[in-house]
Amino acid sequence: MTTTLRVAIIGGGFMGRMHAHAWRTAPRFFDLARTPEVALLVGRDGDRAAAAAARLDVPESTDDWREAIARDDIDVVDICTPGDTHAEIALAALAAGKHVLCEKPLANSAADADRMAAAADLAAARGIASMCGFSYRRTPALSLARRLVESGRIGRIRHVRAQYLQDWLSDADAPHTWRLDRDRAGSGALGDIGAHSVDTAQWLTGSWITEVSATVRTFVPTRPRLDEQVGLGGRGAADAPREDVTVDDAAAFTATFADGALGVFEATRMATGHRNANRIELNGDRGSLSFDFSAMNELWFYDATLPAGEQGFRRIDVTEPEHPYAGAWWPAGHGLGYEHLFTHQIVDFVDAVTGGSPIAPGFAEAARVQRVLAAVETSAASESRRIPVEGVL
Ligand code: SOE
Repeated sequence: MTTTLRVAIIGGGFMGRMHAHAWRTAPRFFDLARTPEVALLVGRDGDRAAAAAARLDVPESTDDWREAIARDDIDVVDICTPGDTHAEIALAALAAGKHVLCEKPLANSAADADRMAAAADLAAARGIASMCGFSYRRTPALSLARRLVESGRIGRIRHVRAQYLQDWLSDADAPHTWRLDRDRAGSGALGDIGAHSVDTAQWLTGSWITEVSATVRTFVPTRPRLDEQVGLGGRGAADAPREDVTVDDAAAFTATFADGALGVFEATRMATGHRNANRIELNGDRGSLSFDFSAMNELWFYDATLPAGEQGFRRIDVTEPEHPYAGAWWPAGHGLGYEHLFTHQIVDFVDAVTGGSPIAPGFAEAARVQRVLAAVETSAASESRRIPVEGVL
């Protein structure tokens, strides 16, 4: 008999629904020390929150997140709102003794992220856990990659090559959303998806990024307003009023890691044809690893220690019971999808809450990602970083 862990989800959009599904699914496939129960769904619009709650089978809903903090019967506050509200909600929740799971990026500024990390540190001393939702860490293939790096199978890492490519903003008439508003989202492709690459790269290599040199670009400066938000992509009416895009459409940067590795990063939501290609490749002096979320059940491994004539990239199908997380699901070879990352995240979060494995990534680690994002923006804004090529125009 396990005790329950009562959860309030703040935000009823794409991520709120995904988390609701994950909280429900986790105990059905994994043994958890406490059984999660989503008790409350919070949304900015009360009617929509009620409709989402009914659909997701959550017994109660409200339009006021402070209710979740004030209630004694809520153990966990799960923040799935745009970044501008993360700090305020997380700080209030931690002060009230709630465990906190917060979507990425942790905040809209490094200063807010640092305040959240400091509060999380204090709360940890009282047994309160806080985690940032960098869900891709919970991809079995990337977890396996981390194991291989940790056990030295690719040796000393020299190159990190990370691209996160999406295309839902390729159409210049794709509608405006909160993700294109700096005040709400903090930054554009950089914080939304580049943050995943930065987290994955630092986690896989076990090394921090210490320096960056960056360029960012906004290709489409205004977009049609849609009154009803439709998820990612779509098309606004040609005659709809247009709103300013105040974030980057794409970001590219080089990075130096503390252990000397050289990183090249690219994040864009305008790479036509790439729906969700979250890719990373590591080259070490004993081998390489390569991953693309478009084929998320595969990891490519090159072992440079094999005899000449036997070398070559080989595909590992990460669907065997020996692989991270995979054994809890289907028979070998049957494969997993995007939603499973979120279920694994809940499994690890509950484990950390109940005193199992240490929380990862905690707010302090997520705040380091935020500092990289801030450095990228500072570098991109700095004219002195741009050296014109002589004699070409
Ligand atoms: C939109 O770009 C988005 O939903 C991101 O916000 C998520 O973090 C990513 O996993 C999928 O794409």
